[in-house]
Parts: sequence; C-alpha cells; structure tokens
Amino acid sequence: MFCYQCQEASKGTGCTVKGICGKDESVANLQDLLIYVLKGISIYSMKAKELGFSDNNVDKFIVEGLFATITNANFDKSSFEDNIKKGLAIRDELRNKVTKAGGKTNSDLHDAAIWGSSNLSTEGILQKIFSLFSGGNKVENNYTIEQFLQKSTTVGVLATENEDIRSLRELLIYGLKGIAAYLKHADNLGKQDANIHDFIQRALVATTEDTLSADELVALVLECGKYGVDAMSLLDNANTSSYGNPEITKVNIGVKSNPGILISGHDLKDMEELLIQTEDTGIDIYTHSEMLPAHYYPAFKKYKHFVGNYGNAWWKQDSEFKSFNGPILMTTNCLVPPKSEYKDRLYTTGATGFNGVKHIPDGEEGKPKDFSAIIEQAKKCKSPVEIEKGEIVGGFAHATVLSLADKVVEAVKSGAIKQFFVMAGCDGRMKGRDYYTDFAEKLPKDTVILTAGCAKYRYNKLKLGEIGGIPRVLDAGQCNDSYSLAVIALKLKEVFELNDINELPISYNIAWYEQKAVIVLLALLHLGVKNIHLGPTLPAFLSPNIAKILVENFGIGGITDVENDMKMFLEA
Ligand code: FS2
Ligand code: SF4
Repeated sequence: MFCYQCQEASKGTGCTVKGICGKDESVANLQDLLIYVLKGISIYSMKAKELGFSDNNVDKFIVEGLFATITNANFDKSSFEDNIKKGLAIRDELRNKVTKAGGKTNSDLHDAAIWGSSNLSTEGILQKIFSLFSGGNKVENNYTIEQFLQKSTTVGVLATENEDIRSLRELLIYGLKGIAAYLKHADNLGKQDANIHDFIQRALVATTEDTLSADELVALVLECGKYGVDAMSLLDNANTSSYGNPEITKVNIGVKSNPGILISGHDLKDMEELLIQTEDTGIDIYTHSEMLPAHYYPAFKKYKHFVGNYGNAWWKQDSEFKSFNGPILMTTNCLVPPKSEYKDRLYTTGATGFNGVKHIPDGEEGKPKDFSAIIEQAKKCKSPVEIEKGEIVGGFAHATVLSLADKVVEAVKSGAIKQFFVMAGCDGRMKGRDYYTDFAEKLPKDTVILTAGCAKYRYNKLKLGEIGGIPRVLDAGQCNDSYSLAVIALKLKEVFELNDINELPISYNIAWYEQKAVIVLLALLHLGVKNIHLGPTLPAFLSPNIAKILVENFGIGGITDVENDMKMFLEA
C-alpha cells in the first residue's frame, strides 16, 4: 500500500504498511482500485455526455465512491469489493451504450476503461445493472477478491512515476473527494448541480492522460477550487433551504438523565430523520464532533429531546464513546477503528463502514432510513456519564454575521477589532496541534477568530470573551461552512470598498487533516485569498516543486511556533 492523502501520513511521507488511521493494506489497495474504476467509468461517461446522454445514477455512483475513500470514512473491505464489482458493471454498460451511439470505444483507451471487461457478458452486465438500480446490494459476477487485490497493486498513487505529476494528480483527486462529500450531503437534501458532476468526471479522466503537462494539471487543480466553491454553495443552499439559517445558539455540553443516542459526522438529513424517529421515545439525542452545528438550525430546535453536544473532536472518540453508554451513529467520517467496549453500540450509515459494525442502509425508494434498531438498543442503555458541564456558543454563519454587519464594521472602524483570524479546518490527534489552543489563547484581545470544522474544539471551550457583544470565537459551522467565512470576507471587502480580498484585516491560520480541508483550501485560492498558513504540517502529497508553485503564486506557508507566527501575522 501507499497512501499519503491525509495529515497523518506516516513519517510525513506516506503510510506503507498500515495506515496511522487504522486502514489496513487490503482496504487501502481496494480504495485505490475503486478510484481507478471511477476513472474508467468517467472515460465513458464523458463520451456519453459528448454524444448527448448522461445517467444520474452514474454521476451518483462516482460521487459515493469518491466519498467512501475519504480518510476515516470506510474501513470495510467487503463494501469496497462490492463497489468495485458494481463499478465495473456500470462502466461496461456505459461502454456498450456509447458504442451503440457511435462513440469510439476501441482498445487504445486507457487501461482504466478496459481492464477486466472480458469477464462480463452483455447479458450479465444488464442483469447486474438491473440488480444494482433495483436496490440490490450484492452484485454477483466472475471477479475474485484475489484478482482485485492483484490489480490494485498496479494502479495506486505510485503508478505515476514523475513525482510532480503524481503530486498534482493526487491533489486534484483529493479536492474531488472533498467536493464529492459535499455533493452527497446536498443530494440527500434534493439539490444537484450537473456541472459539478461534469467537472469531477473530466478531472478524473485528466488524471489518466499522460499527455497533460504539469501546467495543465495546475490549471485543473485551480479550477477544482471553483467547483469547490460551487459545491459548498450548493450545500449551504440545501442546508438553509431545508432547515433555515443557523442562529446564534448556546449548546449544552452536560448531560440529562435519559438514555441517549450520539450522532456524529456531517449529514443533516440523517440528523433530521433520527430526531423524528426518536420523538416521544424517552431517548435524548446528543451531537458529537462535526454534528455540533446541527443545534444552530431553527428546524431542529423544536425537538425537546435534542439536548446537547457530547465530547470533543473525532479523535477523542475512544474514551468518549465508552462513557456515552448509549448507541452512536456515524453518518460520515471521522470514524476511528472502534474499541470492543462500545463496538456493539456503534452504527455506520451512508459512506461510512467498518467490518463487524452494524450498517444502516438507505431507505428504499426514497423512504427515510430505519433507525429502529438503534432506538431499541438505546432504550436498554444507561444514560451518558457527564464529562463536561456548561455551554458553547455558535451559529455565526453568513446570514447571522451579515445581520451584525453594522456592529462588526463599526468595531473595525473604531479599532475595537484590529484583526480577524480564520482558524477553520480539522482537528487531529497529533501532539503539535496544541499549537492551536495556545495560539487562540495568546491572540491579542482585539482580535476575533472565525472558525468552521472540527478544528474549533481546540479553542471553543476557552473563555476568550467578547468585543462589544461580539464573541471572540465565531463558529460558522461544519468544515463545509468555511463557505460562510468566504461569503463574510467578500461582503466585508464590498462594505470597506476594497479592490482585493487580501486588503482586509483577515489572516488565515488553517489546520488540515483530511481531503475536505483540501477542497476548502483550493476554494479559498480560487477566491483569490493569499498567504494562507497551513498546519500542523504541510501535505505529504505536495512534491517540493509543487509546494514551490503554491508558495510563489499564493504565498502558502506552514506554521512554526506560536510566538513567531503571532508576530508574523500581527505585523503583516
Ligand atoms: Fe473533522 Fe473529520 Fe469536517 Fe474533517 S470530523 S477532520 O472529517 O470533515 O472536519
Ligand atoms: Fe495514512 Fe492518512 Fe492514508 Fe490513513 S488516510 S493510510 S493515515 S495517509
């Protein structure tokens, strides 16, 4: 295996034996093969689109496949095996359609488009497609897991020999994974954008083209940032049109006496369905990690049993899931390989999965998911052990902050607020991430932190005070709500009549961990933001030459220590 897609890449270069995240070699390799299959599907899908037809199910399959390979989402070997089989069936069916429509499908196509296709007869393909789209979970065909594992060792990251081309291809694919996650959440709420699917597929095909120069790949990476903005905007619209604009909200971090269900991850549709199904059951619902911002949405406030947020960022789940006592539902990443103390109380759904952990499937024909097994288990569980007390405040997404615009502008003009610090992104278990707590604590009292994502858990429980009624930590929401921070910055630029977003008194000290942070970064670059500092370490997938391009063109930098960085930011 070779994987270097997240901030925990072993020795800062890549995991080669087992992931620091817990992903084993066969899962890592099958993830590589699934991505390869998605490239093959995209080759035909782009041809189909040129010929004037497309298939919504194909677009969705590609998005779900990308999402499942995000760090800490899915560790279940059998689900990757099954998806590779489904993917091959979809690819070969598309090829037949393209051939019938007069498209070129000859054997000089990239290997991703043709490998293994002799294993399938046309009748077999049709049967499998029928089974797949009529809700069948298992696709039976002639492939063996051994064939997949053997093939997977030839199609991974290192199959691209030139390290700069490899770096750009992977940077692009990681950006696409982030987009895919956001598209999937938007799709669950009924919002789609065909142009984003087209870009995803065009970009996947581009990673198979040896004739593409580094410059052309750089251009695609930057274009990916544009589609990242579009995807986050689509999701923002999906969330706010379904559940209202986030409001300033105090969230309880203590516990109540009823048994509880803890819901983690990012999917608000799952959140809603769980709240509906648990009403009047005597069970309380608590959010965990990235689900915290669900409390800020008006539509969820009517549920009396929606009682608070339990625990901290994802990486502390080992101990916090144990003390929670009740069932835990993971709607997306970040899942940590579970301990035996709570594995039988853990459930996955959507893109997440883990061997031996119960998975809640999608509802049939658009019906809600069935959470009854979780609810029944919760009724037999003890109530959560209290690990904290008090409240945290959030809900500062764009609509709320813009409604306070006069106050904010006045505070900037009067000098009460000297500088904003965007400290969005991810948290993680690396020791050096204490940096972000220290940094937040040591910031001068006339500065305000704008945050989104699970990075906030490093400082959202500190008593940092307020400036004229404006809290010094403004939490916009989940990592995708970094979009809100960009909207706020663009509005401030307009209000202050500036020509360039970089003239604003905003510094960017962003923490990253997985691929959604990659798309947030590319989105900010697309919006013209310069001098972003990224920590705790720079991505292993940036080759020295590609890192140099980012430094020279966008002023991207790393972090050093709090004292130095503080000086640098405040003097900039
Ligand atoms: Fe945090 Fe993990 Fe939000 Fe990331 S819970 S690092 O997936 O997407 O952020
Ligand atoms: Fe290593 Fe991160 Fe890849 Fe897991 S996702 S194998 S920790 S680089």
